[in-house]
Amino acid sequence: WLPYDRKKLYTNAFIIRNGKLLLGYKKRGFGKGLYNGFGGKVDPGETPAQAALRELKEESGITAPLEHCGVLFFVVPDIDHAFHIDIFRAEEYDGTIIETEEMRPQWFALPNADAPTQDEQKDLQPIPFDHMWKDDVYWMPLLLASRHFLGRADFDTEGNLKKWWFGAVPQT
Ligand code: 6OG
Repeated sequence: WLPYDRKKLYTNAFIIRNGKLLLGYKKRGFGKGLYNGFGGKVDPGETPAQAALRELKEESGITAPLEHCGVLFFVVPDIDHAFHIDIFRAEEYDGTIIETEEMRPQWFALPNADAPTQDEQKDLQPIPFDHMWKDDVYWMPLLLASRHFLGRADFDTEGNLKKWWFGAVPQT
């Protein structure tokens, strides 16, 4: 099969605030045991932006003014569809962050955060790339630099990256 013929739409949302990045430790399902943004499948009749807000609320308890910032395309062996993931970001949020059945939220320190935020960063661990999907280390710098980006990653059966490409959309 050709990956572009059978794809499913997913979302992933990241909160970046005061020199910190909010991730969730996935407690069940696909990607269990890994840290990721908050997200999931786009339901029929829903836009990706609506799904992103719904999933963020379901998995972390908060709402946020999410902005679309990237599109990622993943091909995983033994899964008969490709993942098309719309990535969203926000620098503010409303509500109280809670642990849910699916995710345990945790703040991480951003690299090279500005001096005024250092107090906030105290005691926070760096972004746990060793416990994230292997593609994340390549596009996370683009997300953190507020760029718009696109990419594709093909995995092998062990979850290693076989081939990949990620790039920023040129800024005008
Ligand atoms: P649910 O199973 O919760 O949706 N996702 C990926 N994220 C990254 N960074 N890399 C991948 O490489 C991914 N594959 C899927 C999309 C799954 C969630 O996991 C994300 C969704 O937010 C293969 O419904």
